[in-house]
Amino acid sequence: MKRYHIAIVGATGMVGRTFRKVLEERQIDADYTLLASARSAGSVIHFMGKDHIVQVLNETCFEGKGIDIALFSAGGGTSLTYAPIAAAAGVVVVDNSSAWRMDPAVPLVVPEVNADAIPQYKNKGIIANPNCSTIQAVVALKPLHDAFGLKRVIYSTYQAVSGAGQAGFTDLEEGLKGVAPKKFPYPIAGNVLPHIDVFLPNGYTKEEQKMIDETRKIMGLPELAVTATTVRVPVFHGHSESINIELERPFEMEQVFDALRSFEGLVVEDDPDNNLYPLPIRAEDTDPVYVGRIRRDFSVENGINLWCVADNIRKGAATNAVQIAEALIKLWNS
Ligand code: NAP
Ligand code: 3JN
Repeated sequence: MKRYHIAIVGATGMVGRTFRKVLEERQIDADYTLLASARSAGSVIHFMGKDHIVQVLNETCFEGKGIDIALFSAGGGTSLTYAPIAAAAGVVVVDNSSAWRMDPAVPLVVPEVNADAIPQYKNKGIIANPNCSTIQAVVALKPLHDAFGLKRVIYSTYQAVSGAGQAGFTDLEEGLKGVAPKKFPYPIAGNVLPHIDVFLPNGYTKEEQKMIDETRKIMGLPELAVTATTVRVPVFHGHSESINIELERPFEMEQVFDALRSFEGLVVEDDPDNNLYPLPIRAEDTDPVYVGRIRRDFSVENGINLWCVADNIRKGAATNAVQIAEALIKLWNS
Protein backbone atom coordinates (compact mmCIF):
# COMPACT_ATOMS: atom_id res chain seq x y z
CA MET A 1 0.00 0.00 0.00
CA LYS A 2 1.24 3.51 -0.85
CA ARG A 3 2.83 5.53 1.97
CA TYR A 4 1.28 8.98 1.99
CA HIS A 5 2.98 12.32 2.62
CA ILE A 6 1.08 14.99 4.56
CA ALA A 7 2.10 18.64 4.99
CA ILE A 8 0.83 20.84 7.84
CA VAL A 9 0.76 24.51 6.85
CA GLY A 10 0.62 26.70 9.97
CA ALA A 11 2.06 23.82 12.02
CA THR A 12 3.19 26.14 14.85
CA GLY A 13 -0.22 27.80 15.47
CA MET A 14 -3.09 26.91 17.79
CA VAL A 15 -4.91 24.86 15.13
CA GLY A 16 -1.58 23.48 13.80
CA ARG A 17 -0.67 22.19 17.28
CA THR A 18 -4.03 20.46 17.49
CA PHE A 19 -3.53 18.94 14.01
CA ARG A 20 -0.34 17.36 15.35
CA LYS A 21 -2.06 16.12 18.48
CA VAL A 22 -5.00 14.57 16.57
CA LEU A 23 -2.70 12.96 13.96
CA GLU A 24 -0.59 11.44 16.75
CA GLU A 25 -3.65 10.20 18.66
CA ARG A 26 -5.00 8.56 15.50
CA GLN A 27 -1.50 7.25 14.64
CA ILE A 28 -1.81 8.33 11.02
CA ASP A 29 1.39 6.80 9.75
CA ALA A 30 2.73 8.97 6.91
CA ASP A 31 5.68 11.13 5.98
CA TYR A 32 5.20 14.66 7.30
CA THR A 33 6.41 18.13 6.33
CA LEU A 34 5.78 20.99 8.77
CA LEU A 35 5.46 24.47 7.25
CA ALA A 36 5.01 27.94 8.74
CA SER A 37 6.21 31.49 8.12
CA ALA A 38 9.83 32.68 8.14
CA ARG A 39 9.26 33.62 11.81
CA SER A 40 9.36 30.02 12.99
CA ALA A 41 11.20 28.33 10.10
CA GLY A 42 14.16 26.34 11.45
CA SER A 43 12.56 25.54 14.78
CA VAL A 44 12.40 21.89 15.74
CA ILE A 45 9.15 20.11 16.64
CA HIS A 46 9.04 16.57 17.98
CA PHE A 47 6.11 14.85 16.25
CA MET A 48 5.19 11.22 15.48
CA GLY A 49 8.35 9.99 17.20
CA LYS A 50 10.86 12.16 15.40
CA ASP A 51 12.24 15.68 15.19
CA HIS A 52 10.94 17.80 12.31
CA ILE A 53 12.53 21.07 11.22
CA VAL A 54 9.83 23.63 10.43
CA GLN A 55 10.21 24.80 6.83
CA VAL A 56 9.12 28.05 5.29
CA LEU A 57 5.98 28.16 3.16
CA ASN A 58 6.89 29.61 -0.23
CA GLU A 59 6.11 29.26 -3.96
CA THR A 60 8.41 26.25 -4.42
CA CYS A 61 7.99 24.31 -1.16
CA PHE A 62 5.50 21.80 -2.65
CA GLU A 63 7.38 21.15 -5.90
CA GLY A 64 8.67 17.61 -6.46
CA LYS A 65 8.19 16.62 -2.78
CA GLY A 66 5.51 13.98 -3.40
CA ILE A 67 3.17 15.63 -0.90
CA ASP A 68 -0.33 14.13 -1.23
CA ILE A 69 -2.34 16.22 1.26
CA ALA A 70 -1.70 19.63 2.86
CA LEU A 71 -3.68 20.62 5.95
CA PHE A 72 -3.77 24.44 5.85
CA SER A 73 -4.43 26.64 8.91
CA ALA A 74 -2.38 29.79 8.39
CA GLY A 75 -5.14 32.33 7.72
CA GLY A 76 -7.31 33.20 4.72
CA GLY A 77 -4.72 35.33 2.86
CA THR A 78 -2.14 32.55 3.02
CA SER A 79 -4.70 30.02 1.77
CA LEU A 80 -5.79 32.27 -1.09
CA THR A 81 -2.19 32.56 -2.32
CA TYR A 82 -0.74 29.13 -1.56
CA ALA A 83 -3.62 26.64 -1.92
CA PRO A 84 -3.63 27.00 -5.76
CA ILE A 85 0.18 26.72 -5.80
CA ALA A 86 0.00 23.50 -3.77
CA ALA A 87 -2.83 22.16 -5.94
CA ALA A 88 -0.82 22.88 -9.10
CA ALA A 89 1.95 20.70 -7.61
CA GLY A 90 -0.55 17.82 -7.28
CA VAL A 91 -1.30 18.30 -3.57
CA VAL A 92 -4.89 18.08 -2.28
CA VAL A 93 -5.42 21.01 0.10
CA VAL A 94 -7.75 20.69 3.09
CA ASP A 95 -8.17 24.34 4.04
CA ASN A 96 -9.31 25.55 7.46
CA SER A 97 -9.81 29.19 6.48
CA SER A 98 -12.86 30.89 4.98
CA ALA A 99 -10.95 31.67 1.75
CA TRP A 100 -12.45 28.90 -0.41
CA ARG A 101 -15.56 27.83 1.50
CA MET A 102 -18.15 29.52 -0.68
CA ASP A 103 -16.44 28.81 -4.03
CA PRO A 104 -19.05 26.68 -5.86
CA ALA A 105 -16.28 24.46 -7.28
CA VAL A 106 -14.85 23.70 -3.82
CA PRO A 107 -16.56 21.10 -1.61
CA LEU A 108 -17.29 22.25 1.97
CA VAL A 109 -17.21 19.09 4.04
CA VAL A 110 -18.22 17.70 7.42
CA PRO A 111 -17.65 13.96 6.87
CA GLU A 112 -20.62 12.76 8.98
CA VAL A 113 -22.92 15.04 6.96
CA ASN A 114 -21.73 15.26 3.34
CA ALA A 115 -18.76 12.94 2.77
CA ASP A 116 -20.26 12.36 -0.70
CA ALA A 117 -18.95 15.83 -1.70
CA ILE A 118 -15.29 14.84 -1.11
CA PRO A 119 -14.63 13.63 -4.70
CA GLN A 120 -15.31 17.20 -5.87
CA TYR A 121 -11.76 17.97 -4.66
CA LYS A 122 -10.83 17.08 -8.25
CA ASN A 123 -12.28 20.43 -9.47
CA LYS A 124 -9.61 22.67 -7.90
CA GLY A 125 -7.54 20.35 -5.71
CA ILE A 126 -9.07 22.04 -2.63
CA ILE A 127 -11.52 20.89 0.06
CA ALA A 128 -12.75 23.52 2.52
CA ASN A 129 -13.23 22.89 6.23
CA PRO A 130 -16.22 24.87 7.55
CA ASN A 131 -16.24 27.41 10.36
CA CYS A 132 -16.19 25.81 13.82
CA SER A 133 -19.66 27.06 14.78
CA THR A 134 -21.14 25.64 11.57
CA ILE A 135 -19.47 22.23 11.91
CA GLN A 136 -21.02 21.33 15.26
CA ALA A 137 -24.42 22.73 14.26
CA VAL A 138 -24.76 20.72 11.05
CA VAL A 139 -23.82 17.47 12.84
CA ALA A 140 -26.84 18.08 15.08
CA LEU A 141 -29.13 19.19 12.24
CA LYS A 142 -28.42 16.42 9.73
CA PRO A 143 -30.26 13.52 11.48
CA LEU A 144 -33.28 15.77 12.09
CA HIS A 145 -33.31 16.87 8.46
CA ASP A 146 -33.06 13.27 7.24
CA ALA A 147 -35.96 12.20 9.47
CA PHE A 148 -38.34 15.19 9.38
CA GLY A 149 -37.04 17.85 6.93
CA LEU A 150 -35.63 21.21 8.05
CA LYS A 151 -37.90 24.22 7.62
CA ARG A 152 -36.18 26.98 9.65
CA VAL A 153 -33.14 27.25 11.96
CA ILE A 154 -32.25 29.94 14.53
CA TYR A 155 -28.72 29.87 15.97
CA SER A 156 -27.58 31.70 19.12
CA THR A 157 -23.94 30.93 19.93
CA TYR A 158 -21.76 31.18 23.05
CA GLN A 159 -18.22 30.99 21.62
CA ALA A 160 -14.95 30.35 23.47
CA VAL A 161 -12.04 32.79 23.26
CA SER A 162 -9.79 30.10 21.71
CA GLY A 163 -11.77 30.67 18.49
CA ALA A 164 -10.02 34.04 18.30
CA GLY A 165 -6.56 32.39 18.40
CA GLN A 166 -3.81 32.90 20.96
CA ALA A 167 -4.59 36.63 21.21
CA GLY A 168 -8.20 35.95 22.23
CA PHE A 169 -7.06 33.36 24.74
CA THR A 170 -4.56 35.82 26.27
CA ASP A 171 -7.24 38.54 26.52
CA LEU A 172 -9.28 36.29 28.84
CA GLU A 173 -6.26 35.04 30.83
CA GLU A 174 -4.94 38.57 31.38
CA GLY A 175 -8.41 40.09 31.68
CA LEU A 176 -9.08 37.85 34.69
CA LYS A 177 -6.11 39.66 36.32
CA GLY A 178 -7.55 43.07 35.39
CA VAL A 179 -5.38 43.74 32.31
CA ALA A 180 -7.08 45.68 29.46
CA PRO A 181 -7.95 43.70 26.29
CA LYS A 182 -5.76 43.76 23.17
CA LYS A 183 -7.74 41.51 20.79
CA PHE A 184 -11.37 42.26 21.68
CA PRO A 185 -12.88 45.78 21.69
CA TYR A 186 -14.09 45.35 25.32
CA PRO A 187 -13.02 43.22 28.30
CA ILE A 188 -14.12 39.60 27.84
CA ALA A 189 -13.60 38.60 31.51
CA GLY A 190 -16.95 38.98 33.27
CA ASN A 191 -18.57 40.07 30.01
CA VAL A 192 -20.25 38.79 26.81
CA LEU A 193 -19.68 40.37 23.40
CA PRO A 194 -22.36 40.07 20.67
CA HIS A 195 -19.64 40.64 18.10
CA ILE A 196 -17.50 37.97 16.35
CA ASP A 197 -15.48 38.94 13.27
CA VAL A 198 -16.30 42.18 11.44
CA PHE A 199 -19.70 43.82 10.94
CA LEU A 200 -21.18 43.59 7.42
CA PRO A 201 -23.37 46.26 5.75
CA ASN A 202 -26.48 44.08 6.36
CA GLY A 203 -26.04 44.42 10.15
CA TYR A 204 -24.84 40.84 10.66
CA THR A 205 -21.31 39.95 11.72
CA LYS A 206 -19.20 37.94 9.29
CA GLU A 207 -19.30 34.98 11.73
CA GLU A 208 -23.13 35.05 11.58
CA GLN A 209 -23.10 35.26 7.78
CA LYS A 210 -20.62 32.36 7.61
CA MET A 211 -22.97 30.19 9.70
CA ILE A 212 -25.92 31.03 7.44
CA ASP A 213 -24.12 30.53 4.11
CA GLU A 214 -22.14 27.47 5.14
CA THR A 215 -25.16 25.68 6.66
CA ARG A 216 -27.07 26.06 3.39
CA LYS A 217 -24.12 24.79 1.32
CA ILE A 218 -23.25 21.76 3.49
CA MET A 219 -26.88 20.69 3.92
CA GLY A 220 -27.51 21.19 0.18
CA LEU A 221 -30.45 23.48 1.06
CA PRO A 222 -29.72 26.82 -0.68
CA GLU A 223 -33.14 28.25 0.27
CA LEU A 224 -33.17 27.15 3.94
CA ALA A 225 -34.54 29.83 6.29
CA VAL A 226 -31.67 30.27 8.76
CA THR A 227 -30.51 33.12 10.97
CA ALA A 228 -27.78 33.55 13.61
CA THR A 229 -26.58 35.67 16.51
CA THR A 230 -22.97 34.86 17.45
CA VAL A 231 -21.61 35.83 20.87
CA ARG A 232 -18.17 35.63 22.50
CA VAL A 233 -18.25 34.45 26.12
CA PRO A 234 -15.53 34.17 28.80
CA VAL A 235 -14.87 30.44 28.24
CA PHE A 236 -11.43 29.16 27.14
CA HIS A 237 -12.40 26.04 25.19
CA GLY A 238 -15.63 24.83 23.58
CA HIS A 239 -18.37 26.57 21.65
CA SER A 240 -21.98 26.22 22.86
CA GLU A 241 -25.05 26.88 20.73
CA SER A 242 -28.74 27.19 21.39
CA ILE A 243 -30.44 25.90 18.22
CA ASN A 244 -34.13 26.45 17.55
CA ILE A 245 -35.39 24.25 14.74
CA GLU A 246 -38.68 24.10 12.85
CA LEU A 247 -39.22 20.83 11.04
CA GLU A 248 -41.39 20.14 7.98
CA ARG A 249 -43.07 17.01 9.35
CA PRO A 250 -44.62 16.13 12.73
CA PHE A 251 -42.66 13.95 15.16
CA GLU A 252 -42.77 12.29 18.56
CA MET A 253 -39.99 13.34 20.94
CA GLU A 254 -38.84 9.72 21.21
CA GLN A 255 -38.24 9.70 17.42
CA VAL A 256 -36.14 12.87 17.75
CA PHE A 257 -34.04 11.30 20.53
CA ASP A 258 -33.62 8.09 18.49
CA ALA A 259 -32.49 10.01 15.38
CA LEU A 260 -29.94 12.02 17.38
CA ARG A 261 -28.69 9.01 19.41
CA SER A 262 -28.03 6.90 16.34
CA PHE A 263 -26.09 9.56 14.38
CA GLU A 264 -22.30 9.09 14.06
CA GLY A 265 -20.28 11.76 15.86
CA LEU A 266 -23.16 12.91 18.09
CA VAL A 267 -23.47 12.18 21.80
CA VAL A 268 -26.79 12.85 23.54
CA GLU A 269 -26.35 14.12 27.10
CA ASP A 270 -29.88 14.77 28.27
CA ASP A 271 -31.00 13.80 31.75
CA PRO A 272 -32.51 16.83 33.48
CA ASP A 273 -33.30 14.82 36.65
CA ASN A 274 -29.57 14.35 37.14
CA ASN A 275 -28.49 17.81 35.83
CA LEU A 276 -26.97 16.17 32.76
CA TYR A 277 -26.56 18.42 29.73
CA PRO A 278 -23.58 19.29 27.48
CA LEU A 279 -20.91 21.54 28.98
CA PRO A 280 -17.84 23.09 27.32
CA ILE A 281 -15.59 22.00 30.22
CA ARG A 282 -16.54 18.37 29.53
CA ALA A 283 -16.24 18.72 25.74
CA GLU A 284 -12.71 20.15 25.98
CA ASP A 285 -10.10 18.00 24.24
CA THR A 286 -12.68 15.53 22.90
CA ASP A 287 -14.02 14.97 19.39
CA PRO A 288 -17.80 14.40 19.56
CA VAL A 289 -20.55 16.97 19.18
CA TYR A 290 -22.74 16.89 22.29
CA VAL A 291 -26.47 17.67 22.33
CA GLY A 292 -28.88 18.01 25.23
CA ARG A 293 -31.78 20.07 26.65
CA ILE A 294 -33.72 18.52 23.75
CA ARG A 295 -37.34 19.63 24.02
CA ARG A 296 -40.37 20.56 21.99
CA ASP A 297 -40.80 24.24 21.13
CA PHE A 298 -44.51 24.67 21.87
CA SER A 299 -44.62 28.14 20.24
CA VAL A 300 -44.59 26.75 16.66
CA GLU A 301 -45.74 23.67 14.76
CA ASN A 302 -43.06 20.94 14.69
CA GLY A 303 -40.49 22.93 16.71
CA ILE A 304 -37.45 21.70 18.68
CA ASN A 305 -34.99 23.46 21.00
CA LEU A 306 -31.60 21.95 21.71
CA TRP A 307 -28.23 22.84 23.22
CA CYS A 308 -25.13 21.84 21.27
CA VAL A 309 -21.48 21.87 22.48
CA ALA A 310 -18.14 20.85 20.91
CA ASP A 311 -14.43 21.59 21.26
CA ASN A 312 -14.05 24.34 18.65
CA ILE A 313 -10.37 23.65 17.91
CA ARG A 314 -10.81 19.87 17.68
CA LYS A 315 -14.09 18.93 15.90
CA GLY A 316 -14.48 22.62 14.95
CA ALA A 317 -11.14 22.73 13.11
CA ALA A 318 -8.35 20.11 13.38
CA THR A 319 -10.31 16.87 13.87
CA ASN A 320 -12.74 17.64 11.06
CA ALA A 321 -9.84 18.32 8.66
CA VAL A 322 -8.02 15.14 9.73
CA GLN A 323 -11.25 13.16 9.19
CA ILE A 324 -11.37 14.59 5.64
CA ALA A 325 -7.73 13.51 5.09
CA GLU A 326 -8.59 10.01 6.38
CA ALA A 327 -11.55 9.85 3.97
CA LEU A 328 -9.31 10.89 1.07
CA ILE A 329 -6.77 8.19 1.92
CA LYS A 330 -9.56 5.60 2.18
CA LEU A 331 -10.88 6.72 -1.22
CA TRP A 332 -7.42 6.48 -2.83
CA ASN A 333 -6.77 3.07 -1.27
CA SER A 334 -10.10 1.63 -2.46
P1 NAP B 1 -2.36 31.18 15.14
O1 NAP B 1 -2.23 30.46 16.44
O2 NAP B 1 -2.09 32.62 15.07
O3 NAP B 1 -1.35 30.43 14.09
C1 NAP B 1 -1.14 30.89 12.78
C2 NAP B 1 -0.24 29.92 12.04
O4 NAP B 1 -0.13 30.35 10.69
C3 NAP B 1 1.18 29.85 12.59
O5 NAP B 1 1.69 28.54 12.40
C4 NAP B 1 1.92 30.83 11.69
O6 NAP B 1 3.30 30.56 11.57
C5 NAP B 1 1.24 30.54 10.36
N1 NAP B 1 1.34 31.63 9.41
C6 NAP B 1 0.87 32.87 9.54
N2 NAP B 1 1.18 33.60 8.45
C7 NAP B 1 1.87 32.78 7.62
C8 NAP B 1 2.46 32.94 6.36
N3 NAP B 1 2.44 34.08 5.68
N4 NAP B 1 3.10 31.87 5.81
C9 NAP B 1 3.15 30.70 6.47
N5 NAP B 1 2.60 30.48 7.68
C10 NAP B 1 1.97 31.52 8.24
O7 NAP B 1 -3.79 30.98 14.52
P2 NAP B 1 -4.80 29.73 14.68
O8 NAP B 1 -5.73 29.99 15.81
O9 NAP B 1 -4.02 28.45 14.62
O10 NAP B 1 -5.67 29.91 13.34
C11 NAP B 1 -5.08 29.80 12.05
C12 NAP B 1 -6.16 29.90 10.99
O11 NAP B 1 -6.98 28.73 11.08
C13 NAP B 1 -7.13 31.08 11.17
O12 NAP B 1 -6.62 32.25 10.57
C14 NAP B 1 -8.37 30.59 10.47
O13 NAP B 1 -8.29 30.84 9.09
C15 NAP B 1 -8.30 29.10 10.73
N6 NAP B 1 -9.21 28.72 11.84
C16 NAP B 1 -10.32 28.10 11.50
C17 NAP B 1 -11.22 27.75 12.47
C18 NAP B 1 -12.49 27.11 12.08
O14 NAP B 1 -13.51 27.59 12.49
N7 NAP B 1 -12.45 26.03 11.29
C19 NAP B 1 -11.00 28.03 13.82
C20 NAP B 1 -9.83 28.68 14.16
C21 NAP B 1 -8.93 29.00 13.15
P3 NAP B 1 4.43 31.30 12.47
O15 NAP B 1 4.60 30.46 13.71
O16 NAP B 1 5.64 31.24 11.62
O17 NAP B 1 3.96 32.68 12.74
O1 3JN C 1 -14.09 33.21 16.35
C1 3JN C 1 -14.32 31.99 16.33
O2 3JN C 1 -14.79 31.39 17.30
C2 3JN C 1 -14.04 31.22 15.09
C3 3JN C 1 -13.07 31.91 14.21
C4 3JN C 1 -12.69 31.44 13.04
C5 3JN C 1 -11.79 32.19 12.18
C6 3JN C 1 -10.85 33.04 12.75
C7 3JN C 1 -10.02 33.80 11.93
C8 3JN C 1 -10.13 33.72 10.56
C9 3JN C 1 -11.86 32.07 10.79
C10 3JN C 1 -12.80 31.07 10.19
O3 3JN C 1 -12.50 29.89 10.27
O4 3JN C 1 -13.84 31.44 9.63
C11 3JN C 1 -11.06 32.87 9.99
C12 3JN C 1 -11.15 32.83 8.50
O5 3JN C 1 -10.48 32.01 7.90
O6 3JN C 1 -11.90 33.65 7.95
